Amino acid sequence: MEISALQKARYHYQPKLPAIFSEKTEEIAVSFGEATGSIADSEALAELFKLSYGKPIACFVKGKNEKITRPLIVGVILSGGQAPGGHNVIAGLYDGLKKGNKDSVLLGFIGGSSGLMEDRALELTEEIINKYRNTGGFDIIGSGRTKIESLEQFAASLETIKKRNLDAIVIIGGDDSNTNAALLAEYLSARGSNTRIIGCPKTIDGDLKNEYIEASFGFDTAAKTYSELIGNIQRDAASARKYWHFIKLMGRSASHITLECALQCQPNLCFISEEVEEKKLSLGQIVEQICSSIIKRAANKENFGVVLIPEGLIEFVPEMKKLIKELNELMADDGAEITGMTDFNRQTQWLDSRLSRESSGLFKTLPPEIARQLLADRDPHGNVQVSLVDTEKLLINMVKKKLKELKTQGTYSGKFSPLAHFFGYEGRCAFPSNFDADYCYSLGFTSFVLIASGLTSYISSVRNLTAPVDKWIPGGIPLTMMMDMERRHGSSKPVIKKALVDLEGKPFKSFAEKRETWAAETCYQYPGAIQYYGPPEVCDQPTKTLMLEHS
Ligand code: FBP
Repeated sequence: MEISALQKARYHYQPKLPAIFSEKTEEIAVSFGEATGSIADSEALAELFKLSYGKPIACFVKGKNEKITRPLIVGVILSGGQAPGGHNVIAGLYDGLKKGNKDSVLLGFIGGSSGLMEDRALELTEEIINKYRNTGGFDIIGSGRTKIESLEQFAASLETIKKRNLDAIVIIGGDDSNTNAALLAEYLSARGSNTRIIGCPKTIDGDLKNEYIEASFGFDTAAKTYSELIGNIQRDAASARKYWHFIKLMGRSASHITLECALQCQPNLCFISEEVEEKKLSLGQIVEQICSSIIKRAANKENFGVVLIPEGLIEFVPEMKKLIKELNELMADDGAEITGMTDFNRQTQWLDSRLSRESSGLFKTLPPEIARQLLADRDPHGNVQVSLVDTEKLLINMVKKKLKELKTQGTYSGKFSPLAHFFGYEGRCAFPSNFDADYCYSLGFTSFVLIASGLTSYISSVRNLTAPVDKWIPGGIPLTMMMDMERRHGSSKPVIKKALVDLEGKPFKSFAEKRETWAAETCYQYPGAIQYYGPPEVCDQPTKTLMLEHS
């Protein structure tokens, strides 16, 4: 099969590792800190995780670790949405296992957790791994969004674990998948199983992070891929001088991706959902902010611009949040009835008597195609799939109406030609940047050391990420340490806390300081494509978010 020149070259890229991993494997020992707590609800969590709550933080030091070289059978699962670097986590885990003992075996469960429950696995050999080193995507074994939730599902997982004689499983996923990893670890320990469970922090959304997890993998590559595209559009906008580009960016709830792209590209406008929620901005106020920039720029004869919109924005606008909540509830109870209606007017009438007066009024003012998208099938958690709602088109529609009004009043005389874009799937499977390639390989290798040292219910952690790779600090963080209890579907559940954009944090403040100037003037930056070969200041820089957070 023919492969591209870049893919061929990337097969030979040797990811860099933290210095401790250059020691002989049997000389990488684990050192433990103090017992840990949780971010909140410690009593309830200690009760739920009787055997795994309160474990100490683990770090690696030079010393004796005899058990690390035993042969192991390990399973690996990719869970949730794709994120660049997943293949390198698997490659790092594989290389670690083989370095520990050449007879160790790595099994990849096919299609996420279902692969474990249904015992669908593939032995990952050197030949297979070599075809995926430093490449994007999750196609080596596929991913899935099914979680291990019911008693039957836990029992089915245990059956596969016993049948395959697994020493450990590495679950590569986001906050929900890592919460699930902790529940599985506890379930196994309670049944006397010695199978270890280790999580790995994945998601382009960047919302699985805290003091100990500095970044989730994939965020770096995805945000840089979108920034390249935004920069190119900005150059086109500044050349043609005739279009306003409305760009929606992926990131289900948190706006980290949008904020990073704004820091990289300096667009005219960028909305951060967390700020919209805090300031309780209505759709009307957002539209006013956009119009104000359009008017200022038109006065400078600049009838062009770029607006960044986070995917989850509509769920943070108070009146839309209320409408979506009411719709989610109605769809959960009577979803089949409403989706079964083919006539949109009938659907609107049906909703009219069931929604609150405000929500029904708002629903009727939405452009029909947006209203229809809000009624589309829910995700497995019963939520509207925000990546399928054209928020960028909704805003264009509202801005057009507002400008028309302003024109009639004589307060605006410019030209407004909008174009809508959505960048999401374009970034999830890009070739991982050197940062993600190194980070993921290190996370995989770290998982091996944790497993081989007998640890369970930990997440693989690599810290000090703005320093050169040899100074990165690998180790393990107890999964329960990142948890609290939250209401989900009417009951209280343990969850790893999602990190939304911190409005007091340096990345947001740095953006907020400059945005007024960007709204009026053309201050575009053009980050260009991710570079894989060349000087480190071009190829190995982490995101601006990470650098500001560490500054
Ligand atoms: P994860 O949290 O599983 O990493 O997925 C995140 C994400 O890429 C979001 O940004 C997006 O809203 C969603 O997945 C899209 O899901 P799907 O792949 O099912 O369309």
